[in-house]
Amino acid sequence: LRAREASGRRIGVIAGAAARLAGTGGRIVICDDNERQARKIADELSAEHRPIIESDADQAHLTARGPVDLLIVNANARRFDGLRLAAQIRSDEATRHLPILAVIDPGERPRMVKALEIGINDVLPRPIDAQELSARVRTQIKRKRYTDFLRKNLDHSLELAVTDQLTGLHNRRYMTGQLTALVARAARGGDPVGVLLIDVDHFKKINDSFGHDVGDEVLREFAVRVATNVRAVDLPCRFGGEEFVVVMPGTPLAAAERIAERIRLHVGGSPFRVAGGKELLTATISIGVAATIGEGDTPDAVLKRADEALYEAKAAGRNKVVA
Ligand code: GH3
Ligand code: MG
Ligand code: MG
Ligand code: MG
Repeated sequence: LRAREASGRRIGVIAGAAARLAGTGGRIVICDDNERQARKIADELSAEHRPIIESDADQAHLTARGPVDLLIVNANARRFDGLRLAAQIRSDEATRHLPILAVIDPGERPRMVKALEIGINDVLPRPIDAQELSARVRTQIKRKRYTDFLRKNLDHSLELAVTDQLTGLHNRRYMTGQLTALVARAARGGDPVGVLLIDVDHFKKINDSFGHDVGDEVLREFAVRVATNVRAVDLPCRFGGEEFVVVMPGTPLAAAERIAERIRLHVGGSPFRVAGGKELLTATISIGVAATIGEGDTPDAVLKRADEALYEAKAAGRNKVVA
């Protein structure tokens, strides 16, 4: 008998390792104030999963905020309200997506309905059947893995939609949306908005002399220099090619001009180390500065004034700020 037990456990261990590799094994919090019952569920699951027993609802909630894949809660616990815990888990941003399996005493159909209304994913009636437990747990964990994957992809695509891939700055689309909202507020008497339009001087020459990849490196390093010279509330964006826009909330023209001058000096003041540190090259920029002028202003009009100022800066010999 002992030999059979031992080999059964061994198979359990191997199955557990395989499940972990396949990604169906999970970390499970079992919340039950009945130690014996909790232990029994944990034992059933431990070959494939990593169960953690919590006898207290508040403690279970805290643990569930960590890397946990499933909560199994006794809906008929004596010392806490299991359905209340489930409701708390659902309304907490940190645990909102955690699957919950409620274990329910026989003859508790009304409670089962309430459990499902609260957002419990599945119910398991007592007496617990080992195979049913295992199957329901596995289903919940697989589903969680999949929704986690979708959510991560969604976050990633949302980020892609607003980020410039070369520099990591905001992209033009994002900038336009933000600028539209800020200019509308300024036009209704809100805070002024400063806008810098920055263009790298003779960038074609950099590409022609050092190659397109080095040109890209310069743009990346340039983006870092701009981003580290503005406040956290400012929005540095790649407008396209080697043109950049910085949108600065609460910044009138004179202040915007000072910031532009600081950026110009910071970019042109020290050479860019490129091509794996082998080359040093100097790049300068020209900046057109504009700010909102109150009533009737539009984002296009502000950008147009910045563009006209930039044109003047170029015409005046480049490496200049014009407001
Ligand atoms: P200036 O602005 O001082 O008038 O001269 P410029 O040489 O910078 O003028 P222009 O705007 O005509 O040229 C910009 C060049 O930037 C042309 C284009 O090939 C290059 N460029 C645009 N986008 C990128 C990019 O993502 N990477 C690299 N390496 N080059 C780019
Ligand atoms: Mg250009
Ligand atoms: Mg140009
Ligand atoms: Mg240029």
